[in-house]
Parts: sequence; structure tokens; C-alpha cells
Amino acid sequence: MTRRFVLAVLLVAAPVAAQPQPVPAPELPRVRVIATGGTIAGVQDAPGTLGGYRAGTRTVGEIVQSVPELTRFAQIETEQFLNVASPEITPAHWVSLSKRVNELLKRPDLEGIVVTHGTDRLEETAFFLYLTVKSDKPVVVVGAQRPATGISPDGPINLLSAVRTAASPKARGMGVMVVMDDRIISARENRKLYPRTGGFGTGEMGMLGVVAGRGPEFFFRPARRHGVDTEFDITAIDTLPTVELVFSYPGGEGPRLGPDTQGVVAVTTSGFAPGERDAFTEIRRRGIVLVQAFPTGEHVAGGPPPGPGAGPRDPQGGPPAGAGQGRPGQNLAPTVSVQHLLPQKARILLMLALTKTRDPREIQRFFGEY
Ligand code: DAS
Repeated sequence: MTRRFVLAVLLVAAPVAAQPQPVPAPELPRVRVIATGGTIAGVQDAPGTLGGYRAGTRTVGEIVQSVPELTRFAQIETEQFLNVASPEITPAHWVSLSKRVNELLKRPDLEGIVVTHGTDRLEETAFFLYLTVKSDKPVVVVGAQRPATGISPDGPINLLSAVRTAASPKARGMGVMVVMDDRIISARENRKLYPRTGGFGTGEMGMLGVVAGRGPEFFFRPARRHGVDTEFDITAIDTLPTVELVFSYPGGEGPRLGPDTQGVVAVTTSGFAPGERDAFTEIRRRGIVLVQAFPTGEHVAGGPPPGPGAGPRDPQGGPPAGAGQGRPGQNLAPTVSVQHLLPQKARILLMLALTKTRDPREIQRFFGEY
């Protein structure tokens, strides 16, 4: 009896063994999470419903605390850069964010940076960082399609995948990346295809890898200039040149430009409507750099061959006739053609190109190499 009683007492008294906590690696890589707002920081008046939310509400501390698993992969630092819905983000924000990232990555103890961001303008901010962050260290931009307080929010798993990627030596030299839905996508090719989970993808190319259970796995590398190889230096820049982004469309009459415009990205499958041609010719006559981009970001047909010093194929240069070529004998600057880049990203590349030159031929080189 006694032995059975003692055994019973021991069983009742012994606490349930606590689950073994993950043993932190001796020196986890340091990753800084810089927050700018967005749905990943979104809060609803009625949490746990399908109701609306306010983007850019949760702080970076609250976002990070909501994913304790992060501490298994990195020592996390946090910084609240902004807390807005991404349509509020301006080119001036791009410049100051890139300067901040460049400054931080000089720290030898910092392995990588994650930028949390609204999805609506995520691809623009990520591409600007891709062209201006002069470091091989991983920089990962991440967002969410469902608010933090929603049903099955995607922010926590996206943030975990982004931190795992930013903490990984395999991510060095891959340029700025976007991690969404466990996809690792080059910031050059990334685009928001639709506003639901799974909605971030690429055109015909640009997937670099995936974040599997074992962590980030890479299968491709970027082929265009970026990062440490970039020629664009923003240290002495606070504002970027004005570049308009305009669609060509049937019945169009061409853009009406402000006095500060230095560049125009014209979006067309090819050529311009009759009522637009004089306006685009006038743009070139005024020495405003005209870039022609395909609506879906594919190649513009007929553009000059890529590569350094590749002058235009013909004295007028640029895409085929009808593209605002002007009348024979008019000494017009060539139109610059885009190679596989979304129009909104062509605008960013042109803004940076104009900080270095207004020569369309040199700008065509930038579009052939970045
Ligand atoms: N569309 C929201 C988001 O997905 C808001 C935003 O872009 O900031 O982040």
C-alpha cells in the first residue's frame, strides 16, 4: 500500500515537464526590422472579422512581438521609420530610407535588414533600394495582404520568412529581394499581381528561390547591375528629378507637363495615337528625355541593342516609326527603350539616371545594364 501511495503522490506532485524551448544558437545573426506601415501593421475595429482596418497602425515592436519564432533565427533589432499606408510614400521617403539602410549596413555586426511595407507601393520602394543600396548584405522587403488582427493573417509568416532570408549567408549578393508567401523574388521583377495572399509574383523571370521548411533556398541569381555594382549615388541627393509616367491611348493628345519635368516614361505597346505624336515630338525637341515602356513590363520592340555605348540603331534612335519620331530633318534626341521592366520601375530608373546625365544615349546604356 505504502509503495503504491508514494508512487501516486510522486505522479501527482511531479509537474508536467515543460516543452523543451528551442536552444538559441550561440551567436545568432543580427537582423534589423525597419517598419514603414502597411497592412502588415493593420488593425481592425473588430479584430478577427472580415471587417475593414487601418493600415500603418501597429508599431514595429508589436509586429515583431507577435512572432516569437523570430528569435530562433536572428537577434532582432527594430526601427520605426514611418507608419503609413504605402500610397503615402514619396520619392523623398525612398531617398531617406535608402540612406538609412546604407548607413546601417556599414555596421559589421548587422547581417541583414528587413523592411516591412504596404503592398500597394512595395515594388517601387524595393526597386529604388535595389538600385541604390551599395551593399552585398541581404535587404528584404515584406508586406501582408491581410491585416495583423484579421483571420489567418499572412503578415507573421511573411515576416518570419523575410527574417530567415535576411539572416542567411546564402542571400548575400542577391540584390534587394521581396519575400511574400514564401517566394523570394528579385526587387527588379517583383510585382503585385492581385490584392490577395499569393498575389506577389514576377513577369517571365525574377523568382530567385523559396523559403522552405529548412529556410531560404536559392535557384537563380540576378543578372543585371545592382547593389555594390550600382553607379547611382544618392548620398548628396535629397530630391529626385521630376519624371512623368503617361499612358498612350486611342484619342490621346499627349501629356501636359509641368515646368520641372526632366523625363517622361510613355507607356505603349508600340507607337502613339495621331493626336499624341506632336506632343511627344515637342517633348524630345525640348530636350526632355523620353522613355518608351511596354504596359506589362516586357521588352519594347525595335529599341537599340543593349549594352554600354550602344547608340541608337538609326539617327532618330529608339522604337519604330510612329513613336513620336517627328518629321525628317528634325534633330530630335532619340527615344530610350526599356528592356523588361515595369513602367513604374522604368520611371524610377530614369529618375536616378537623370541625376547623372540628360544624354538619352547614356541613359539607354543604363536601361541596357540595370
Ligand atoms: N494595401 C495595403 C497593404 O496591403 C495598404 C498599403 O499598401 O499600405 O499594405
